Amino acid sequence: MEEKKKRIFSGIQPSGDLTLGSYMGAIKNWVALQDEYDCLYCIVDMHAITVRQVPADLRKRSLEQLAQYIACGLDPDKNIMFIQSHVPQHAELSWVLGCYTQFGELSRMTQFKDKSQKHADNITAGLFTYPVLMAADILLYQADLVPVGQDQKQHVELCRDIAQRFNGVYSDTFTLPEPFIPKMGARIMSLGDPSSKMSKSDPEGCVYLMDSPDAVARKFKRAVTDCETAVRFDPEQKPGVSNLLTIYCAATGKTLAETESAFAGQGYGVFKPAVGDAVIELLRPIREEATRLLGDKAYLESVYRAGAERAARLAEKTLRKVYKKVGFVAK
Ligand code: ATP
Ligand code: LTN
Repeated sequence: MEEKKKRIFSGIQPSGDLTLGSYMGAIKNWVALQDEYDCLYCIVDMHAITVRQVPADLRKRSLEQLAQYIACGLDPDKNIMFIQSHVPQHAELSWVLGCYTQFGELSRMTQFKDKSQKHADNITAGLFTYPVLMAADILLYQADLVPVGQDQKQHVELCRDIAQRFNGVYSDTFTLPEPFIPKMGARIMSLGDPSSKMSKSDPEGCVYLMDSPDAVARKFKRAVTDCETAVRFDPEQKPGVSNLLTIYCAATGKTLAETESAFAGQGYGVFKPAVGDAVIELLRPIREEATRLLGDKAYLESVYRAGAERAARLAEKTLRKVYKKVGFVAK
C-alpha cells in the first residue's frame, strides 16, 4: 500500500511584490517539495491587512502572486493553491486559537516588535494577533512541515506551542508542525544595507522577481560591500560580500568553496556583475512565464477557485473537530 504523504503548508502575504528573498527563503523550497509531499500554498491576504493596504493594489498583487507562484514552477495540479480569504475556516479557527494563546507570548514576537516600530501610528490588534492567524493556517490542514525563511521560525514555534497546549487540554487534535528552513538562502539581506533583511515592504535594496534585467544589473553593481577586495564568506566582517555569495550560490547551485576559488583575486568589479548575471538568468524564465499567465485571467481564476474548494473541504474537517472539543453545540 502506498504510504500517506506528509502534509506541507506555507504562504506569503501579498503586501508587496515578491522578492529574491521570498524566492530563495521559501518558494524555491516549495517547488522542490511538491512531488514528495501533499502541499498547500496560500496567498495570505488576511495577513496583509495587518498593515494598511491600498485595496486596488492588494487585489492586483494577489493575482500577480498566484501567477508568480506558478511561474516559479508550482504546479496547480500537484498542489492546492488558494487565497486565504476564500476559505473562511482560517478566521474561524483563529478566533478559537486566540483563546489558547497568552498575551505574553504574542508580546515576545520579534516581527510584532519590528512592525509596530515601523508602523507606530497604527499598531492594531490584528498586527498583534497575526501569529494566531498563522497558527490557524497551519493547524487547519494538520501540516507536518512549514517551509519558510529564518524570520518565520519563531512564529512556527509558537504555532507548535499553541497546538501542544490545545492537545494537552482536549486530547490529540492537531499535528505538531516543524519549520523547514533552507541551508542556503534562509536569510537574504538588503543589497543597500546588509544588516537588515531584504523585505518586500522595504524597496531600498530589494530585488523583485519581476525586475527587468537592466534593473537587476544596476542593483547588483550598486550593492554595498566593504573596502577590501577579497571575495570571501565572512558574515561578521564582510556582511555585504557574504550576502552576495549566498545569493550567487542559491542562484547557480554552486558551493561556497567553489565560488570563492572561482573569484579568487578578481575583486568586486568582476564579482558584483557576475552575481547580477546569475540572478538575471534565474529570473528571466519566471518573469516571462508570469507575464504570460497574467494575460490569462480565466485560467488564474480557475486555479484559485478549485484551490479554495479543495482547501475548504480539508479545513472544515479540522474545524468541526475543534468546535466539538471546545463544547460548541453541533449545527
Ligand atoms: P513584509 O515586508 O511584508 O513583511 P517580507 O518581504 O518580509 O514581507 P514575507 O511575506 O514576510 O516577506 O515572507 C515570505 C516568505 O519568504 C517567508 O517564508 C519568509 O520567511 C521568506 N523570506 C522573506 N524575506 C526573506 C529574506 N530576505 N530571506 C529569506 N527568506 C525570506
Ligand atoms: N507570516 C508569514 C506568512 C504566513 C505563513 C503562514 C507562512 C502566514 N501564514 C503559514 C507559513 C505558514 C510571513 O511570511 N510573513
